[in-house]
Amino acid sequence: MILYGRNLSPYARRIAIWCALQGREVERRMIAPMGETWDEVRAHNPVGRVPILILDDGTEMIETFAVCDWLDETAPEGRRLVPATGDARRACLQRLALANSLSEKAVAMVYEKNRRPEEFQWPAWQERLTTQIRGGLAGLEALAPEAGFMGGEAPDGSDIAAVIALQFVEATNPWLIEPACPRLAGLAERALALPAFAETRPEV
Ligand SMILES: N[C@@H](CCC(=O)N[C@@H](CS)C(=O)NCC(=O)O)C(=O)O
Repeated sequence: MILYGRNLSPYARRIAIWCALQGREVERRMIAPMGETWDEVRAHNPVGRVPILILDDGTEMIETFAVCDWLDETAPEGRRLVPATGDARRACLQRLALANSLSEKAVAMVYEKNRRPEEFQWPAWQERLTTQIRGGLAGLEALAPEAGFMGGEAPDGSDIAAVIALQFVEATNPWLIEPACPRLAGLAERALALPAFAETRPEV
């Protein structure tokens, strides 16, 4: 399989870690959906976004939730990262949704603050994003366990998304992490002991 998208993309990184934890081999194309590489992205996704996962039979997949759903459906025995049914599935997906929402807002902040020319910036919108991002961090902080992972002894899909969201904010706008999130930071530290997380640290 071939995965388009850099580790700085919280979505591409989620798929990369998901695959690694399931023991899947993935070739990476670390390209950004802009500049010189945008045409290449658009050749595989008409909307011009990453991540894109190209399966071994040539099938092209987009949208992180849809890709991870397929990865779980076809996972080797015992390697699902979201429980298949019931309350455990709903709870895991809700934690994942919170972490995903946080990532969406953190990505929006990058476009607003780090990319948009200063004269076109809109302080009130950035304040709104700040409130949303800090709300998401606080929500995950409340869920993060003191030991182990939200998924138990090993990380599940929601742990992947939570750690990525925190590290994306750390890499792009660390001033947003106020107040500190010690439990979430501890979760991320435990995750970073695993190669799947350590080898995909975002490059800025
Ligand atoms: N909902 C999409 C979001 C993907 C996304 O926003 N990717 C960003 C990179 S982190 C992107 O391609 N941005 C370019 C754009 O939207 O124009 C998913 O989950 O896959």
